[in-house]
Amino acid sequence: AHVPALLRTMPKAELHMHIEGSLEPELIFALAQRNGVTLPYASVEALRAAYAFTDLQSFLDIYYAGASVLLQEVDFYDMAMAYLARAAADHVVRTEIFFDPQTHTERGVPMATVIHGLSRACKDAEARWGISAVLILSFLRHLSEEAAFETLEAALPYREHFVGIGLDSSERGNPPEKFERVFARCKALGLHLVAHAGEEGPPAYVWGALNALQVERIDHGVQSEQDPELMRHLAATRMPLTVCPLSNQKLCVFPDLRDHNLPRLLAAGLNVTVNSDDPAYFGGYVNDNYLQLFAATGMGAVQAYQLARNSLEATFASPAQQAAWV
Ligand code: ES4
Ligand code: ZN
Repeated sequence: AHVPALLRTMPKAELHMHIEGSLEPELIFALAQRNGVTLPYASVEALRAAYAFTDLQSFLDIYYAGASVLLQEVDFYDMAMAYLARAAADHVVRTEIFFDPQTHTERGVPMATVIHGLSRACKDAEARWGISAVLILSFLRHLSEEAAFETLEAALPYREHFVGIGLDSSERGNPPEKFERVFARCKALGLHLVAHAGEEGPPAYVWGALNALQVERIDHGVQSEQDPELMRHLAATRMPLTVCPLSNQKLCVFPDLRDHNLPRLLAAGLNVTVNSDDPAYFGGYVNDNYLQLFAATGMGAVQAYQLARNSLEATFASPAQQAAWV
C-alpha cells in the first residue's frame, strides 16, 4: 500500500495534457445550456456512453464535438480552473498545458478570447494553489501548413501568454515534415518546440520530429520501440517522452495496460514521463495514470521516483524554478 501513497503524493510535473480534453460531460452540458448550444446527445450519460474508442480518429471526432460548447472567455477560464484544481490535488507542482486554438478560431471564437481565458486561469491557480501552469499552443496537423502559419500570426500579439508550440491531431498521413517551416519560424521566435510522434505513427515520424522539427520533447513516442537505432538515440540524448498510459489503452495502442511498454522504455534508459493526455475522455487524471499503470505492471518505488524526477527535469521552467522541486 505504500507505493500507491507515494504515487499520489509525490511532487510531479504534467507535460502532456490537452485542456479541451479535460472537459467533463457534466461541464459540456452546463456550458451548452449557458451558451444556448444544442448537443447531439440527450444527456450526460448518453455522451459518456459514446466514449468507446477504437483508434485516435474515433476519439478526435467526439473531442472536437465536445469543444463546440466553448464560446466565451469565461468558458475557457472555467474549463482550465476545473483541471488545475484536479492537478493541484494530484500534487502536480508544474503543468504545461496544450491548447488547440484552431478548434475555436475555425468556429469564429477570437484568439484573444481563448488565450485570455486560459492564461487568467493559470495565474489564478498559481495564486490559489501554488501550482505553476503555462500554455503550449498546438497546431492541428490535419490542417495545412498555411493554416498553421495563420494561427501563429494570430497568436503573436499574445506571445507572452504561451511558452511553446506543439503538433497534435490525426498523426497517420500527416508527417512532421509538413510543418518544418512553421517550426523553424517558431524556433527563431524563441518558442519551445514539442510534437506528437509515434503514438500511432511509425518510428520514421519520431525521427522526423527530431530532425525536421528540432523538438525538445516527443509527445507519446511509444512506437519508437520498433526501431533499435532510434531507441539508442533517444536514450543517449535523454530526449523526454511524454507517455500517456490510459490514453494508449483507450485508443487501443495497448488495449491491455499489462502490455504497456513504459516499463521497457524506462529500463532501456529512456527519459520517460507519465501524463493524462485527455483526462475527461480516457478515464483518469495524472494520478490515475500512475496508479493504474503501476498496478498493471508491478513497477515499484524506484520507478516511481525516476518518473517523478524525469517529469520535473523535462519541464520548460527556469533552472532556478526547477531547483525548488528537484
Ligand atoms: C490527442 Cl490522444 C491525442 N493524440 C493526438 N492529438 C490529440 N489531441 C487531443 N488528444
Ligand atoms: Zn496528446
